[in-house]
Amino acid sequence: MNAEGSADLEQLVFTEEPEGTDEPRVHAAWLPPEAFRALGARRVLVHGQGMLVDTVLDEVSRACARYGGRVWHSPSWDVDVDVVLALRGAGELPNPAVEAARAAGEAALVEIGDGETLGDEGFLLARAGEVTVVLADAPAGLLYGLFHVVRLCAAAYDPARPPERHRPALRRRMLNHWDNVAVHPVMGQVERGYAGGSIFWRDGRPRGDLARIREYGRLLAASGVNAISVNNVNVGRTEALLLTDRLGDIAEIADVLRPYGIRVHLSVTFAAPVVLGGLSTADPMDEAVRAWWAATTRNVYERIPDFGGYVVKADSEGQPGPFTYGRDHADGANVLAEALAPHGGVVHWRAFVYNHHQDWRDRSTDRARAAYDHFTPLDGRFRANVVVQVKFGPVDFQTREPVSPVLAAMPATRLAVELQVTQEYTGQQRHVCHLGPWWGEVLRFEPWGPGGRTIADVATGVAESGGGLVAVANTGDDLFWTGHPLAQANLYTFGRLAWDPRLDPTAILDEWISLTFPPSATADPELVGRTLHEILDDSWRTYERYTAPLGVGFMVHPGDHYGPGIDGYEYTRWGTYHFADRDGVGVDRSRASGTGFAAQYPPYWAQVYESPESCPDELLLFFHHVPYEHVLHSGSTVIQHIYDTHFTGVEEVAVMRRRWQTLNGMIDPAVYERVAERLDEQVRSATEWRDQVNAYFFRKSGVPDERGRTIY
Ligand code: GCW
Repeated sequence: MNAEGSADLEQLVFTEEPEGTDEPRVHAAWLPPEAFRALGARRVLVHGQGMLVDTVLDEVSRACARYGGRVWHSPSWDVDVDVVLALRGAGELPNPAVEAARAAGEAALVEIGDGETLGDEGFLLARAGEVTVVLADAPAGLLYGLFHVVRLCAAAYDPARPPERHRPALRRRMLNHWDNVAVHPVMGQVERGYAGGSIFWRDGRPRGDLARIREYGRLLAASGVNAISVNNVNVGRTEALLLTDRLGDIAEIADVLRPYGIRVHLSVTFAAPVVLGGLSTADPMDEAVRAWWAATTRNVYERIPDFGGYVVKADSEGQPGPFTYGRDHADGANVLAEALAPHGGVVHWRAFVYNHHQDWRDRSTDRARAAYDHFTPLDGRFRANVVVQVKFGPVDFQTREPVSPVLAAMPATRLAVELQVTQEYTGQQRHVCHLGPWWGEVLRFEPWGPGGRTIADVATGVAESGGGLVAVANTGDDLFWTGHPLAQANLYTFGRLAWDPRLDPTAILDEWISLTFPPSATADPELVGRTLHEILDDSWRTYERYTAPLGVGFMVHPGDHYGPGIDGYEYTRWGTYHFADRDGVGVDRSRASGTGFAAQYPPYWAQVYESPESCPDELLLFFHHVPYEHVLHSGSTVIQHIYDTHFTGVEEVAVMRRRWQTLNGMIDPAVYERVAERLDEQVRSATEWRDQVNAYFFRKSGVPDERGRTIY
């Protein structure tokens, strides 16, 4: 080994910590320095060239500087190593041990991978004698391989570890930020944002904290996310300009995120040809409109060669769209797709289209039906680079709703499943509500019936033809990124599920816990790990218990959507009702006597949902209006179920708080305090939910709680 030479090189590849800014240091989330200890204490060789290889080198160098390891970049002399991270195409090194490790990796790949390549983002991890080797075909694969090694911690160096090949199941793993550039008078800087301001924008301008954006990119890459849109789908005047005059602001963000393999997308307004181009129409069939989109898009790519594409909310909640010109959504999406196609970009066209000016007296209109009614007739008409982005449920990110039937009804269209990491309806990052188990249920759902393809399969598609997974981000300029420190788990879980929607959300939760609260940095790792797991794992079901019952949804306070508002939307234009009266509650969506929504499913589920007898309890009130005395499969009546779950839910939150208190003094005091404070609020809010929901149904039904508990 050439000690002197390597010392020089180490110097060369060490980078400084990001320059200090005036902002307070932010929480390290799932990449605390401690998570890099096992790697940073070793001798690591990185081999290959490229921007993302430099990122790998930078990560490894920082870890080694901290924990006493060493790092070499494609050295031209022999060195002893513990870890090799190499591009397969990078030339031979004058190092027999390293070459032997690479050869062992290649042999393992042939054995487990049928000789397949690793692709743009995949990697192989294998043990070769004393060496852990990561091979990738492309720099992004090496970066994901590095983060995998970090996640595995000591297990990455287990001599008995069999080789593993990893490739993302989904090509696009995307976060949508609903961040406004200019502060919106009602929605603020971030629409439905519960983590402070935006990390991208402040008061009409770019925020300018590029170090923070870089740090964000790093966290996202370590979870698996590779695409991000940086402005709200509700596009205001200022935001519209990002496509043209203010493109430089987007290019700057793209430059910062590129080294982490993240492509930037932009939400655009369908009216852009009018509001930006000065044309008299945005009609997608108009030649001048098509030419405008083509020229504007060409310009975007000149500035940002790896630009991802557009995200569009059209003809929805007041946003402009093709309906104005008597055109449909395929016409609308295709004109943008045509402009993006020569550059390899995609349009994410949202299916969240419904009438938000409904008359509550009109029982024939059903918001749940809307996306299916608008979009399924268009199946097969979208260009190949259109992804129709479908909210996971037919209504709106509720705590419980059935899976959207649109996802089973457009076989000739690329479909993306849209989740909401920001907790608009699930406690707004004031409540602990770990959404992994909920998303897991959605992704495992088999819309064609037991044994058939799943929603994960739809998002994946055949030969990568699926549209992927998208989620509305929950991050902001908050010290902990997500307001509630434990809400970081939702973001992490989303990224991991987007990498592989078949992963077990419980295992992902434990992965997040041990990265974020590294056992080696905790006095009682067993207690900390177990307690966090107990608090988070079932917290979505707890939240469900003390809020709207049995899938009926939308009993939230109007406008801000926080806290109970049982009749808050009952007589409004938004199409979200529960129809409670003195005899019963729920929405009849059967084919026989209701809105017919149940019939939008393939036969198996259409039949299951059609009757209250076969409908699963948790969705009963979504599909049926039933008497309070209706007996559930659980054996309880609907009214007693409401009382019981609401009392239980609050008790469970009290237990959560007690469990958290056992961690006092064991973990970072800032995290402890922030969570403790939010748990107090959760107990208060859950109690309010319980009492209002119970009082409401007691007063409507007149049926007392059979256990005689206090109902007001
Ligand atoms: O859930 C609703 C929100 C709106 C949001 C809309 C959407 C961006 O209340 O704030 O608007 O969904 O998904 O477009």
